[in-house]
Amino acid sequence: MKRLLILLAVLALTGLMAAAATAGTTLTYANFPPAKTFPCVQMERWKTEVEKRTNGAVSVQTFPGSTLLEGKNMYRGVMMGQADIGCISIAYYPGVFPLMSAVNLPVSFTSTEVASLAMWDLFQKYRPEEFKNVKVLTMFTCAPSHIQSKVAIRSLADLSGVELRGSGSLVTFINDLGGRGVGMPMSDTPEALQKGVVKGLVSSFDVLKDMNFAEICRYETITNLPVYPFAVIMNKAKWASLPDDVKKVLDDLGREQAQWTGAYLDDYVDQALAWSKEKYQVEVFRLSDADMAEIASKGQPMIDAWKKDVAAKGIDGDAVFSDMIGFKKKYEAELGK
Ligand code: 3IO
Repeated sequence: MKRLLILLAVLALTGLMAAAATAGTTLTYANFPPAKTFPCVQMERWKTEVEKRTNGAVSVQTFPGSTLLEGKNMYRGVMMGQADIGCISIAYYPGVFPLMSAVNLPVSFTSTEVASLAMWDLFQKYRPEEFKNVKVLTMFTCAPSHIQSKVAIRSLADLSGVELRGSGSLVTFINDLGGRGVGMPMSDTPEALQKGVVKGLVSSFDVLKDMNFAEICRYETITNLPVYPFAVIMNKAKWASLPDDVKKVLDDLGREQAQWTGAYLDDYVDQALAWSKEKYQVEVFRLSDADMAEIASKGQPMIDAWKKDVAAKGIDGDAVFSDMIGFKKKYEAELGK
């Protein structure tokens, strides 16, 4: 009911603003996590740049925190035109984006900037079918993911039977390591932690601060698990309606925005962990070499399973995978990250 009222208020406001505007276009941009989180920080940066670069011909109205669309109905909502633009976490859509899910595989990305640029290049090279219903504006990833939990996970043995929230390949990974993976979007995680449905989560360390998980998850275990890939998508008809000069501004911003977001998050995860130590005295555990080797040994079977799965969909997994590794190495060398 509250959400409906907010939506109605927002719609009324949108109508007023549209009526007041004598020229130009307003684009609505929906996002699922809270305003402080990095997908929303990059959204505000994109809004600022677009408004500046189009000299105000385009204004962007942002809707963080699932006020317009939620994590799991974002893709459909953008296709249907409920929002012009939306940010999706690809891991929330199993089987829908098979090619770009390569970025969620365990390939030991250590930098978000590298992962985000590699993702962008992979998308540009393959222009996969799976995105044919929308216009892709940018792509990026979160940072490598780690266990954040209410119970201390000092070794993989401690993980046995522990329910952890994840999404996409991370659910499989948690299960493979002896834990219990529970799939859900980031936005549902605070309640699941509160209720004890899960004892922790696997994600990047920015959320310790931005979702305040450091308060409830006092134990952090460095696992260097995969990054989660994101895509910012636009309604196709809305895209088609834009003038060419505006289209050019948005297209020119695609790669730059991927890099900006990656660089922002690389810095931010360190700050968020430092903040969590200071404010909540969180403890950080490093696993033994044997446990890290055990984690590494789970990677190849997951990669093989992905290749087999995408082959059934007509995708050359070997080629996609080796291109991704190539882009990763290229950017690691270029950026020294
Ligand atoms: C994420 C998702 C939303 C807000 C902040 C975030 N930091 C890392 C992630 C990745 C993730 O766990 C997810 O669900 O996409």
